[in-house]
Amino acid sequence: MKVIYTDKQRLHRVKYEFLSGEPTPCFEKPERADMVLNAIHQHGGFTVSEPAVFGIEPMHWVHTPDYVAFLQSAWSEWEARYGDEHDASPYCFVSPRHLRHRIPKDIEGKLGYYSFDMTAAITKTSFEAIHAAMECALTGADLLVNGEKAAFALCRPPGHHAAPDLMGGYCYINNAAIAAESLRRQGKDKVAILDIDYHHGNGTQSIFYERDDVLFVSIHGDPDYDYPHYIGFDDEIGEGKGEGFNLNLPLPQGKTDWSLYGPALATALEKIRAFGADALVISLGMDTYEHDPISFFKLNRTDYAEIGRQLGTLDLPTLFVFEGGYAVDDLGYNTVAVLDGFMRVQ
Ligand code: OKP
Ligand code: ZN
Repeated sequence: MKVIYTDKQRLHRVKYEFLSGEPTPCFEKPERADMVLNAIHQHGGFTVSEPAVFGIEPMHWVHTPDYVAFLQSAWSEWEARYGDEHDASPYCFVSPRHLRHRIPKDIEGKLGYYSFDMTAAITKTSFEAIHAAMECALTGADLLVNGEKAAFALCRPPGHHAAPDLMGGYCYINNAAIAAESLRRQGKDKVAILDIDYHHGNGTQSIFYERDDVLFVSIHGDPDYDYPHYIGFDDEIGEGKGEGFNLNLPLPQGKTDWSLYGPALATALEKIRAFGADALVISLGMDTYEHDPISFFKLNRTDYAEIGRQLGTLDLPTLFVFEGGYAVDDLGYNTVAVLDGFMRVQ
């Protein structure tokens, strides 16, 4: 299987996030991708290459122009105000209740306007990494269009929480959504996105919520008890002509092992089969792992091989796009277990 990776992912390194009320070193860090790349090299059945060059235009396929412009200028506006000692981070948010939704002129106002949490800080070189992650996903989509059966875009930072004009959950630009849109524009009439990150892919859901040409299916921790808290419930089925093309399969924290996960995956795959997808994008989050430090499912490496095998039985051109996963020591081997399971049925 071809893997698309670039060292530009290192250009995005955020110092802190706020967990349980205190600054904590950020779980989403460059070493995550290092570990995956390591395991990929050890396996031997992959070819790793650099992404092709794309401009920023594809960002506009799924994000608003003002949001993309904000991402590009946020650091320089922040640095002009505060210097370069701290990462640019919001402290103030536009609640959907009682506050006005106007775009502020000031950088602190803008950071909050375009964020839904405090986990997506911006550094001097973040935008380059964000742009390169999108290029990895687009290069993967092009491989499928050119006849490759599968590819793995080793993207970092991740993307599935990024909505048309919102960053959050370590995500800025929605790599998987842009890859799906690229597949649509290049002749794949129906594209399914299956998000198996532990956290609901709220950004991807929002982007395609009113569309019937891109099916979004997500298996994740019940938002009543877990991030992103305010979206990802099973009564969110899509709107307008998108009605019926969004499927959320929330599962309980703590006790979700294969006995609960397996049936949810079967339901997801059945939905994708019934849709009649021409291509499949997997938002491959590996934080469903039993030892993940910030998540609460109980999957193990054997389960990951089985997930890969079952995805392979769909027999579709498949692009894997890397999302979350924070148990750094095992992250690479778990990721490779999914991809290896998939390759065995090809
Ligand atoms: C990004 B991805 C739990 C805090 C969760 C944010 C998690 C972002 C996950 N107490 N913080 O989907 O893996
Ligand atoms: Zn996650």
